[in-house]
Amino acid sequence: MERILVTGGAGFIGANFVRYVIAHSQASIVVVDALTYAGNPESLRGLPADRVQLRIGDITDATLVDELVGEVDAVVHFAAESHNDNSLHDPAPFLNTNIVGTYTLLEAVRRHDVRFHHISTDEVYGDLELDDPARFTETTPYNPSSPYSSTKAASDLLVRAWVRSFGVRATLSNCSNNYGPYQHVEKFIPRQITNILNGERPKLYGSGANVRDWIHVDDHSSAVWEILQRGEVGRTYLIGADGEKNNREVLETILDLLGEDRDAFDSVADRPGHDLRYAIDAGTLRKELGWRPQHQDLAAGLAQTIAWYRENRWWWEPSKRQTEDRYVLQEQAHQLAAAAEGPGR
Ligand code: NAD
Ligand code: TDX
Repeated sequence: MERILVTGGAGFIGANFVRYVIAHSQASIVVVDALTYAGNPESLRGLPADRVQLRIGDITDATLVDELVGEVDAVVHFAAESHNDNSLHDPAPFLNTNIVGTYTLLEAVRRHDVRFHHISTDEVYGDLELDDPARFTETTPYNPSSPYSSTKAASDLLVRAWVRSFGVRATLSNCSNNYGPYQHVEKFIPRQITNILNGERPKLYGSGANVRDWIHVDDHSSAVWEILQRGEVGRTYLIGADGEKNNREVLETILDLLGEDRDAFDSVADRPGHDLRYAIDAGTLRKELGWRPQHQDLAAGLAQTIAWYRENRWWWEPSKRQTEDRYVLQEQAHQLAAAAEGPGR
């Protein structure tokens, strides 16, 4: 593959993927990104200009998408509205980008017969009980909970339909929770790290018992790169690194690593409809493509991530205040809605 279009390449996982491909191949990359609040061109700083080009634009713009897809050998589709909390307050952009945007790309790869890889999430499967030994597999029925995860589920189904109905050469992957450098400060791990670095207390939703299956973003990138080259068209691959931890444990590790007391956090109102537990069985990817994660020590990965946020204040500081202000507004809206519903609901 010589030329790849990466949608959402100025976002967290997309930018890390671009860095991974530049370091591990000879391919050149065109990034298309609308630079929403979550996109940051600085995440691509330092990459060779002769191999990485940024086109600012929206994936729902059919004319632009057709032009860009016509110039590449493959598309890797990361662009999305990605934050559950935002989807609970304003679902409309999620429907537009995640569903209409994916549809727009599918029509273009269909016209140009271009290889397509769709990036999705384990959240399409809903959640598991805390004490259930089960993990998600490729055959787990879809059961999404939030506006975010339901739009991702819809996008997965569109991809499958375009494979079956129109012969589009697509693969899909559903990955667990990523962490690492360049992650927006709205997300759990960077929010807590940057709060502590700013002298503010971390915020834990509810009891903190909810479990997420953490994977380092570089392991996600290596898995996607394998699937893009050796995956079977039409197939779905689950990506995970056996990294289950509850939120409280993760927060305590961050507090330890930053030299704070383990109870130096605020327990705040729980997320409505908060999924209890995600867990991925990545056995197929390991067996069929021989993929292995390289960063399974979560404490070591968190230490590396903390060091990155310490050293790169310039990258996250401009979005920190605005993000925390948005959380305050969301909390107020939540309280007003609860009051309007009244007692007994
Ligand atoms: P992110 O929010 O950090 O980045 C999303 C990027 O998409 C941003 O750069 C944004 O500007 C861009 N974008 C949004 N709407 C656009 C539009 N209409 N047109 C063009 N660009 C647009 O998200 P992320 O965490 O990097 O997630 C990337 C992908 O991976 C998403 O598809 C998400 O569903 C999936 N995923 C994320 C995780 C995770 O833990 N973060 C886990 C599994 C899957
Ligand atoms: O301040 C917080 N406190 C807190 O306790 C925040 C922001 C989150 N949480 C909890 C909620 C979740 O149980 O931490 C956990 C992780 O939260 P997020 O970082 O918002 O991630 P999550 O909702 O699990 O979804 C993530 O993983 C799957 C990504 O945002 C999705 O894009 C991906 O599909």
